[in-house]
Amino acid sequence: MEKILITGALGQLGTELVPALQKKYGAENIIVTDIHRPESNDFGGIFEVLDVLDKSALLSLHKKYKITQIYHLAAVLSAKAESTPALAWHINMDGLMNVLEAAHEQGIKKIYWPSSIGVFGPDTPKDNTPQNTFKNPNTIYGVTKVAGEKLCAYYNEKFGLDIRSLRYPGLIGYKAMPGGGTTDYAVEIYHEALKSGSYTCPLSENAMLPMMYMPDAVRATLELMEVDRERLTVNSSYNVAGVSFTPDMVAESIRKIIPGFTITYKPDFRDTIAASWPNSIDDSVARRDWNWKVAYHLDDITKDMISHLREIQRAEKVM
Ligand code: AKB
Repeated sequence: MEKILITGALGQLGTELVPALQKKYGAENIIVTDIHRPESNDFGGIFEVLDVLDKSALLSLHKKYKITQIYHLAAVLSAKAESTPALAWHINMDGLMNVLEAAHEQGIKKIYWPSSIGVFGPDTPKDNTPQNTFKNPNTIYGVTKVAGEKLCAYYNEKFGLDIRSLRYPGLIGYKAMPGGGTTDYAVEIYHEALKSGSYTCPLSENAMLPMMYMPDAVRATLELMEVDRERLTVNSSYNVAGVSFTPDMVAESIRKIIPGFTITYKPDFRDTIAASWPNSIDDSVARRDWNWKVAYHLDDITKDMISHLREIQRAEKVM
C-alpha cells in the first residue's frame, strides 16, 4: 500500500490535489503537511507540521509512516521570490535537496515535484514554446526551477529515483487563493468581479500567458504519476498546455456572465515577469508520451469559477 507525503499541502495546488489523492489511495494513506497547522482540518485524515528545510523532521515522518511517495509542493512563487531572492533559493532549492536526499537515503522511490513555465526567459521562443529550448530565466524563481529540473534529472539518472514533474502554467481554481505568483491575477479577477464588479490588473491588457484550470492540473499530475515509467521520454519536466489568454480576454469572458464588469490596468513588476514568459506552450511530447489532453478552455473556466464562487458567497451569507 502506498503512503504518500505531501509538502506545502495548504497551498493553491495542494488544496485540490490532497482530496484527489485521498480519494484514490484512502485518507489514512495520505500524510498532509505544511509549515503551519491549518485553522480547521478540512482535509480530514492525517496532518503533520513540516518545515521542508528540516531534514530530520522529514526523516522522523518517514520513520513514523513508512513513506513510499512524496509530492513536494512547498515553494516560493515568482513575484514573492523577487523580493526575497535568498529565501526563495533556500526554500525552493534546499527544500528540494532535503526531499531528494531523504528519498535516496530511505529508499523512497517515487517523487512528484512541480516545475513551471518560469523556467523560460526572454530569449525563449514565445509562441508554442517547445519542450526543449533555451531556459535562461531572468527571475530568481525561474533560476530555482531550472536548477530544480537539473537536480531531479541528476537524482533520477544517478540514483534511480523515479521523479516526475510538470511545468505548470498559471493555475486557476476557486478553492484556494494563490499567493505570490505572477499569474495570480487570473484568480483574483473572478473574486473581484463578484465582489465589486471591477478589477485593477497588475499585468498589461495584452499580457498573454499560458494558464490551466485546477481540475486539468490535478488530472495532469495524477495521470503523469500513474503512467508506466517506460513510456516517459522526459526525465526532467514536461511542458503541459492548458489555455492561453490575456487579461483583456478574461475580462471579455467575464462580461458574458457579468455584463457590467470593468477592468483597469496598473502594470507593475509582475508585468515585466509576464513579458519574459511564453505566450503559449507546445505540449506535444506530453500528449504523445502519456496522452495528455486539456479539457477546460477560457469560457468553461469562467463559467465554472463564477458558478462555484457564487455558491461559496451564498453559503457564507447563510452562515
Ligand atoms: C507564478 O506565477 O509564479 C506561478 C507559476 C506560473 O509558476 N503561478
